[in-house]
Amino acid sequence: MRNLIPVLLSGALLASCQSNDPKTEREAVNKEAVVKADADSAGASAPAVPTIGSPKLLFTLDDAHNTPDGLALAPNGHLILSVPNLADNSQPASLMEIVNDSLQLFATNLPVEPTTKKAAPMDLAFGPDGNLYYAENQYENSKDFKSRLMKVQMKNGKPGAITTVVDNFALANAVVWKGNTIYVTDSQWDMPDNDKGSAVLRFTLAELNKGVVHLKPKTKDPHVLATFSTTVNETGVDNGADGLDYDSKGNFYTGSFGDGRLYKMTLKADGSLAKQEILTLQGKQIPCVDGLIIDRSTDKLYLCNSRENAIEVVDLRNNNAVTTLAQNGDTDGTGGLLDQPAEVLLKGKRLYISDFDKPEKKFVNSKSDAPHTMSVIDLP
Ligand SMILES: [Ca+2]
Ligand SMILES: [Ca+2]
Ligand SMILES: [Ca+2]
Repeated sequence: MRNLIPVLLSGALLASCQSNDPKTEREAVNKEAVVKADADSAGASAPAVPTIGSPKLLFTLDDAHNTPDGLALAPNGHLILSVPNLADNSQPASLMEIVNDSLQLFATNLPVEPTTKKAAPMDLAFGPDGNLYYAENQYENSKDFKSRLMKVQMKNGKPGAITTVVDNFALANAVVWKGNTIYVTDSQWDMPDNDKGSAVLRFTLAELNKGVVHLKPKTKDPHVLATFSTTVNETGVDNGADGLDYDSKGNFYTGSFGDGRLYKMTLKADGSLAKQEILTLQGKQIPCVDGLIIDRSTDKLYLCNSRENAIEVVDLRNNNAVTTLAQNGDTDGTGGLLDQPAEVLLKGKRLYISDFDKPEKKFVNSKSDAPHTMSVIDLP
């Protein structure tokens, strides 16, 4: 453990003047808004949070795997889970494999980014080439566009070499393949005139196979499909485009982590952007969107409302009516209660949920705590 201290110190510099608690110093590096969540969420001012639904515990992770995040369905029916360990990154990040209801290691020793000396896998997805691609969130470690898109070479269901295919993202977050194109959200794609920027970018498999793509930060790089601007609220969080998926008609949807807006992107036949709009929701309004997935057989969009510790369903075929599938108050995750959900994956009728458990200011979840958990909801 001792040999990790120099790395931790460098990562903690930004936060050191803003937090007394060494445990939250590392967390604080992740966001421009530094928080003392315990102080904000505790006490009489905390709003009452309804308890809705009954998420169940899938399994508990150990302290070496303290922050589960991205989920991908593998061709063999297993799930791959990314564990960036952002709540306590003294433990190295890894990829794990979910086989039925049990968990095993999938890939450890992920390649670290050369300057941050960290790996930070977020969302992931299998490509049409059978290989696994994951986005990185190095924003935790550096605000200087150090995040990457990585490729895990697959052979007989096992991971081989892991290489960089795109670099110079700020905070690469969600990924989805549609045909031979991968779409990636960057939650912090700032521009010279907008430090609240975010974007969806896209890359063809053919281009990725030619060599590493080097993005041009703070520009409308040719890979940028759409850009967004976060309206920062009382959470202080300016992260934008986060979860990403497409519906049965091929329209793309992303949601903003900082302000909860849901965006629909309609593409032209050549793949360029035809139209971008903010969805008008019926019923409940959603203040924060993390991971999301669309069931293309129903065009119901399942999303993680990280701030309110809830899973929401947006019915895209019914005027974007919102219903809350599950919600809990401030929990530690025991028994599968939601503990700040970050990512959802639907396999059959089972919704898998990663409990990220790494709060921001004004979030229902007030602290990162054991147990570290995955939840499931079996849909009717
Ligand atoms: Ca920003
Ligand atoms: Ca927990
Ligand atoms: Ca918690």
